[in-house]
Amino acid sequence: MKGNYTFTIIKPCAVQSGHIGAILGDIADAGFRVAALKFVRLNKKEAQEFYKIHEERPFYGELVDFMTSGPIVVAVLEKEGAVEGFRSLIGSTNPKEAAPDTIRAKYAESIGRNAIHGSDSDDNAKIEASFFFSRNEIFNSEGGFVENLNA
Ligand code: DAT
Ligand code: MG
Repeated sequence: MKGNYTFTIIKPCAVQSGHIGAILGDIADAGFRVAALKFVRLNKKEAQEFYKIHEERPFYGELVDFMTSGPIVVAVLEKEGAVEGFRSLIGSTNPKEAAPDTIRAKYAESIGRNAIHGSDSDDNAKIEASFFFSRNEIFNSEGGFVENLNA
């Protein structure tokens, strides 16, 4: 069964360009509920750990430098079929290939500085949300704690 939660990051470029409000507005307009939210800055070790899966890719160093270059907004979002729906909302990794009206088409500067992250599976949504949020920082629609994300 598909889970109802995904994890997102508004990346340093989009924060720096003043797009936090517009992007959160697009996310809300697409029917996602914010279950957790914070404004943070990653250090190098944290960024290396978060993107460990890309360790062998040629852009890994550039990616870590970029993701530590300024503050980011991290959030857990709820909607039916959240992971897939959110990947559609953000568009392709390369903004030149992203469909019109997607968040990356609107706010990304380049494939590296592409404005926003979205989890690619229910398992990764859970792992990534847990990287930034503790159990008492993720809320269900009644305001209670989410006990088991995407269980
Ligand atoms: P996505 O973020 O769409 O899931 P990904 O997981 O393949 O894409 O890559 C993670 C991030 O790494 C991506 O959002 C931006 C950066 N990246 C990917 N491919 C790149 C490339 N060819 N050059 C520079 N940065 C790249
Ligand atoms: Mg990815």
